[in-house]
This record gives sequence, structure tokens and C-alpha cells, in this order.
Amino acid sequence: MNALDFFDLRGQLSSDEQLVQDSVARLVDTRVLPIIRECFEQHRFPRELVPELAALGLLGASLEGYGCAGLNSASSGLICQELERGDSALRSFVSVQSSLVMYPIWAYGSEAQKQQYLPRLARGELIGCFGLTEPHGGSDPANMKTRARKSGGDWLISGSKMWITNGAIADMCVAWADSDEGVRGFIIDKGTRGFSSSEIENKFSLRASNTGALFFDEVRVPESQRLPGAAGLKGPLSCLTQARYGIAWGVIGAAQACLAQMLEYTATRELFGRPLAQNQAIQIRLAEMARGITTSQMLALQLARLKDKGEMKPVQVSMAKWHNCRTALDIARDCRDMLGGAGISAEFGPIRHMLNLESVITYEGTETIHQLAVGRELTGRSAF
Ligand code: TGC
Ligand code: FAD
Repeated sequence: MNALDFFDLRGQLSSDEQLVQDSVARLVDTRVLPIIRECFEQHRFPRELVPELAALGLLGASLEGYGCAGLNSASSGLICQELERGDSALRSFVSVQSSLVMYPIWAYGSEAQKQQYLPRLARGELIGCFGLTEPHGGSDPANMKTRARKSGGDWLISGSKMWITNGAIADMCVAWADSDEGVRGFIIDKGTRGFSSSEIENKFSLRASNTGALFFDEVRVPESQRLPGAAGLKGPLSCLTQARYGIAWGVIGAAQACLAQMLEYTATRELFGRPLAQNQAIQIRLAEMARGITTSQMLALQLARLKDKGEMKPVQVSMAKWHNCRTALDIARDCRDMLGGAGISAEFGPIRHMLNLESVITYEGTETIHQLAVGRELTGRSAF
């Protein structure tokens, strides 16, 4: 029996889905795991891996056309799961590029915008970022202060965005701004006058990811750079649904990496004359981890099947993102503890995953936001 797949969910996958999982797993084993500790320690995004992610078709993998792979939902979820088994930073990069930059252009962009940006984003020639969160409070994007004003045939955008994945390395951003007509989305290229970014340094989490702040000082953007199909907050929120879906899958990989290391460690470490794994208290904790991973896997796979049928609801994604992040974070923390003193060493994965997951449970809607979304669905009353 596979401890990391207790109910043989892999047996439910098609051979194509298994193939996708195996090819990403190979990339993670051979190219990510050997360098990720150093990247985390050095606070460095491994940009050299971008062409390899692109070559495997992992950027915009679920989109049709424009050089994208057009994979089904389970496949795109498995990509996230395997990448996050390596590190949440890699999954984060792919989530942002695919769900938050390519998806809005694909879903809401003009044909010219799709032609101009999507193939290059898919090939990793362009790196994108997504600017929604602002410094005064990300949970409530309806209170957006970044403004877009009409000026002749152009738009003038002023404001700032905070905590933006890829922010300081991106070649372009999909930025959201409020206007007299409501929230609108814009594609803004690096180098546009008045648009600048800076890196957020000294993070204790997602150290192998680039996180930045974006600044817009009367940035002049032609109408042709506005996403014509996006009107209102529904535009950015619908992108979040795509990214949250990927996170629900991704964090399973982080939890699996932690459990795999603990099974090995507890089998070989001897205390009180027996392997750690021979203690009831340890076995119960390992069993709890396997239970958590299993329930997360089942939620993710069912979500994938609903998504493919066009039946997935945002509130279901909320529950899966909340459940799977909480489960993975609890597992990583418990693994850290079971390693004793060694648990605080970068030599072992759990503390790195644990620190990463502190971001993952916060971004794309905090745990509380998703609990309140589920609460609203149950009661019919909004507590926001
Ligand atoms: P409300 O103002 O009532 O709704 C506006 C419209 O949007 C629709 N909608 C959604 N559509 C698709 N998917 C969703 N998840 C949607 N949520 C809402 C809604 O139906 C409405 O449509 P319409 O036609 O009636 O106008 O907004 P709400 O009350 O539903 O939302 C409130 C709340 C708190 C849930 C929302 O503001 C929220 O989700 N806040 C959290 C913000 C957040 O998650 N930010 C994430 C920023 S991006 C990020 O973190 C990237 S990290 C990525 C990485 O590195 O991996
Ligand atoms: P706040 O909204 O200020 O929340 C603070 C606390 O208040 C939280 O605990 C929250 O749960 C709680 N809270 C809020 N409302 C309520 C309520 N009604 N009732 C009870 N409690 C409540 N954003 C982007 O736009 N693009 C990105 O690429 C991106 N990448 C990120 C990468 C990293 C590493 C991180 C850490 C964040 C990233 N974010 C990004 C931002 C992220 O989405 C926000 O941090 C998140 O939405 C929370 O917003 P906030 O940090 O402003 O916290």
C-alpha cells in the first residue's frame, strides 16, 4: 500500500493524467530537489527552471490554443501537486503565470491581446504578475484604492499593489483598478512610464519565490491594453477561483513530502531501545497525517471532476483551499516537531514546507475568508 496514496487515487487517473504526473515528478526530483534548499536559504527564485517548466507545457496548461497544452483539470491539479512537493514557490510561480496572468487574458482579453501575450507567456519568454492586493487590506478587494481615469482614448492609472508574486521580476502585469465604470483589468508592460516595482526582502516564507510591490504613478495605458471582457470584481475573483483550485491540489504535494520524510526518519531513529515508529503516539500522528492527505486528495479529485463538467462552484473551491491548506500546514508543523531539534534544520524539508504554507494559507484568501464564504453559503447571510 502506498502511504502517500492510501486509497489509490492514482488508480482513478487516466493514463494521460498519470503521464503528466510522472513527467512533472521527474522534473521535481532531478531539477528542483537538488537546488531548492540553496534557493530557500539564499532567498532566490530559480529562474533558470522557467524554460524547463515551459518546455513541459506547464504554463497555462489547462488553456486551449495559443501554444497552451489544453490539459484537463486533474492534470493541471497534478502539476501543482508535484511542483509543490518540491516547493510552494515553484507551484506559486506556475499558479500566477497560468491562472492569474494567462487565464484573464485568455478569458477576458481581445484576440490581439491573446495573440500578443499568450504564446510568449506559455513559452516562458515573458513572466507575468497579478496585482490585486493593496497595502491597506487584501481581504477586501472591493475597497480598491488604485484608480483608472479616462484621459482621451487612454487610461491614467495611479495607486499601488502589495505582496505580488513575481512582482519584481515580471515583464508585465495584469493589474486591477477601480474606475467610474467599476473595476477594470489592464495589461501593463514593464518599462511603461510611471510603472515601477520593488522586491519585498527578508521574508521567512516562500523564500524561493519573488514577491514584490507595484507602483503606478499616472501610468498612461491605451484602451487596447484594457481587458475588454472583464467588468467588475467578478473579473479578478474568477481568476482567484482558478488559482485556488490549483492550491487545493498543490499543498497535498507539500504534505506528502513531509510525511515521506517522517516515515523514513521514524523507522531509523532509535529512542528508548526501539525505533520511533514503534511508539503508539508516533503511529497515531503518522496515521492522522495519512488521513489528512487522503481527505485532501479526495476533495481535490472530486473538484477536478466537477470542474471538467463545468459544475465547480467557487464556494466548493473555498472549502477545498481551506481544508487542504490547514491540513498540509498541520502536517508540516507536526513533522517538524517529530524531528526534534533536527526539525529546525534546513537539512530536512518540513520546516521549509511549514514556513511556505504559512503564506499559502494566507494568500488567495485567508483561511478566515474561506470559512466565511462557506458560512455564507450555509446560512444565506454574509458576515463580510
Ligand atoms: P462580491 O462583491 O459580492 O462579488 C463580486 C462578484 O464576483 C462574483 N464572485 C466570484 N466569481 C467567481 N469566483 C469567485 N470566487 C467569486 N467570488 C465572487 C460574485 O458572484 C459577484 O458577481 P456579480 O455578477 O453578482 O457581480 O464579492 P464577494 O462578497 O463574493 O467576495 C467577498 C470576498 C471576501 C469573498 C472576496 O472579496 C475575496 O475573495 N477576498 C479575498 C481576496 C483574495 O483572495 N485575494 C487574493 C489576491 S491574489 C493572491 O493572493 C495571489 S497569491 C498566488 C500565488 O503566489 O500562488
Ligand atoms: P488583511 O486583509 O489585512 O487581513 C488581516 C487579518 O484579518 C487576516 O487574518 C484575515 O483573515 C483577517 N480578516 C479579514 N477580514 C476579516 C473578517 N471580515 N472577519 C474576521 N477576520 C478577518 N496578492 C495579489 O494580488 N497578487 C499576488 O501575486 C499575491 N501574492 C502573494 C504572495 C505572498 C507570499 C503573500 C504573503 C501574499 C500574496 N498576495 C498577493 C496577497 C494576499 O492575497 C493577501 O496577503 C491576502 O489576501 C490577505 O490580505 P492582507 O495581507 O492585506 O491581510
